[in-house]
Amino acid sequence: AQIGAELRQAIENDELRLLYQPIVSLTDGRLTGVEALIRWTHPVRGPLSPAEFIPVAERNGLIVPLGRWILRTACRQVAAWTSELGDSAPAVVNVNVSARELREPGFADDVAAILADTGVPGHRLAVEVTETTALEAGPSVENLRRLRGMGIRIALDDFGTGYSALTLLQDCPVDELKLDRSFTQVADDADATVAAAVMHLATAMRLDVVAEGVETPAQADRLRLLGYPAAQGYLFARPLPAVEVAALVAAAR
Ligand code: G
Ligand code: G
Ligand code: MN
Ligand code: NA
Repeated sequence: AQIGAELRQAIENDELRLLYQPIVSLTDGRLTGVEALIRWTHPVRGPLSPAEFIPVAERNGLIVPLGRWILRTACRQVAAWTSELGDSAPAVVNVNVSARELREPGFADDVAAILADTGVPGHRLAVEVTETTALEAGPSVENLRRLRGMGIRIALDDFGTGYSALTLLQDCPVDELKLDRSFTQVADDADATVAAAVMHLATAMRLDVVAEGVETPAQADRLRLLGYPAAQGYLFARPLPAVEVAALVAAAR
């Protein structure tokens, strides 16, 4: 309960910020996009992990205003990078969206308003949802369809760990699969069966695919051999403040 009340204050007191983890091409190392990841520095308790406070916010409903703040902040950042860096700015920002947010009937309207206010075109935003979230009938799938209608990309996060039937990929509006890091971080080629299967699936269904959690050059090599076009993980970059993303891009120009 405590953390819930404090989170309410945190938004007003400017204790939250977004970091951005680069997503890079496995062929030329260039930045193809970034994933926004929230951080909360509590004035007394210090840094708190989203793994602790996002579930609390989901339970008490605060994820709805918090999620709007996250989307607005990420879109403003895309606009700022674009003024600063032009065509070299990250092409897409991925934002994690909780099941609770996607279930709100007004979600797609709020996203449309954020895009309009910030002047960011829909194709520069991707929402990351889990398979389980995307599977929900009713307002969730309707919201996904409407987002897609605005040009926003839909990515299935932690792919391979959920309960998705393959029909999900047929029936749901999906653009991209994000291979869960448990399938990236395997010991050797023999363990890479799931990574290979997900790559085949993505190819057959004409979906984009990104491998998450790449920590070693051997993992990157294996994914490259399997045909993965892009990846993210500590090997390439940790989640970074926006200014560091800009510096990275400027240095690569
Ligand atoms: O950044 P980190 O790996 O500590 O994130 C831990 C968990 O919190 C992950 O499951 C991640 O998807 C989730 N998370 C991080 N940032 C956000 C966010 O902005 N919104 C939502 N809904 N979840 C987030
Ligand atoms: O659930 P989701 O995929 O959104 O979670 C992303 C989380 O993974 C973030 O908390 C981020 O900090 C973390 N992360 C990013 N890259 C790596 C990595 O290479 N290794 C590990 N262990 N975690 C990572
Ligand atoms: Mn994610
Ligand atoms: Na993930």
